[in-house]
Amino acid sequence: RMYKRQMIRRRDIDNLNVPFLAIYESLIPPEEEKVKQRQLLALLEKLVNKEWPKAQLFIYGSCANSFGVSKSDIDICLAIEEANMEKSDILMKLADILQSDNLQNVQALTRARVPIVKLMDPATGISCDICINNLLAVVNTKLLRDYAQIDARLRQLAFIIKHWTKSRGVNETYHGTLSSYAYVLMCIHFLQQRRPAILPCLQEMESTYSVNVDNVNCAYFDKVGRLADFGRPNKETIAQLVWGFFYYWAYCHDYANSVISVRTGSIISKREKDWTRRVGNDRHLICIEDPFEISHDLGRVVDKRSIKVLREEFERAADIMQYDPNPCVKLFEPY
Ligand code: 3AT
Ligand code: MG
Repeated sequence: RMYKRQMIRRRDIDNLNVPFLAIYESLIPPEEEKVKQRQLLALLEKLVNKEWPKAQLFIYGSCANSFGVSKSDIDICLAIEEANMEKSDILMKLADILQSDNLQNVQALTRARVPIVKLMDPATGISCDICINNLLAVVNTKLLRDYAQIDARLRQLAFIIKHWTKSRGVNETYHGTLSSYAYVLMCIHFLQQRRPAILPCLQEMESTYSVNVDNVNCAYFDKVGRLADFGRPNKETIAQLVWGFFYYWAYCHDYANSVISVRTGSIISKREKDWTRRVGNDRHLICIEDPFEISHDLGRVVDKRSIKVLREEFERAADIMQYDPNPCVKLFEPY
């Protein structure tokens, strides 16, 4: 089902810049929210350090990667060296410690795919999930945040795409669609492959940051302040990029053979990764390589049914961008 459709330039496309930017602005979390998040983190640190003085808490995910919309839950990672304790016991203990303070609904979910403690802070109304030693997520959070510093269009595009995924119900990994993390990587890839490129490939540049986490070397160029002009030669506007993004995933990506790879800044082949057939539950119907855990396909949650849903949604969105008189409304209509 690889058919190309000609992208006919819509002459009024740039009329959509103002409404798209207004949507973006409306999603940015206000400063008070950030302050409250930091307060909650400080409270949790105090409680955790009473029991484990050397343990550290890191915020990861959307509250730290700069792709968080207003009212997001916070994702926190507890970094702890407790050689003699099972992860599930650490979680139970953590739940116990937090229970005793003024927090609500503290629950240890020890059997989830990523085991966590969930809680709600009544003082700030913020919910958070705390996982143990998931340091790769802390590092991939930094990578995303660093990419966001290079060109403002990444954050704008990703907010609009995330808003679209949530309105259309395609941001639910338990229903076979993709995570926010996967969509942000799709946006980064898309901007890396524009000509001229809007984003560089940080992992192919001289590394100025390098850590080893769970036997993975995570290294890349993180002096992104020096790349502030990188995207300048490309003059595409946000409306053109939103359109281009949907068009790319609707009509240009080769689902049968290609893997998108932010790590290399390009497309690699499924054959090269040995992602050509189903192994267990990994069907590889849309392939998105994790930048650090390169054996992980973030598209592995997608199944025969949901790939159809996803591709139809990309086509619907591309067609709306091309023909609809009022794309900024139609695009985000609830499904
Ligand atoms: P929301 O605003 O909460 O939708 P988010 O950026 O917090 O977006 P997720 O909730 O999808 O994104 O994931 C939280 C973080 O966990 C993002 C990323 O640092 C990490 N993460 C998520 N899925 C994976 C994965 N499959 N592999 C590695 N890291 C992941
Ligand atoms: Mg999150």
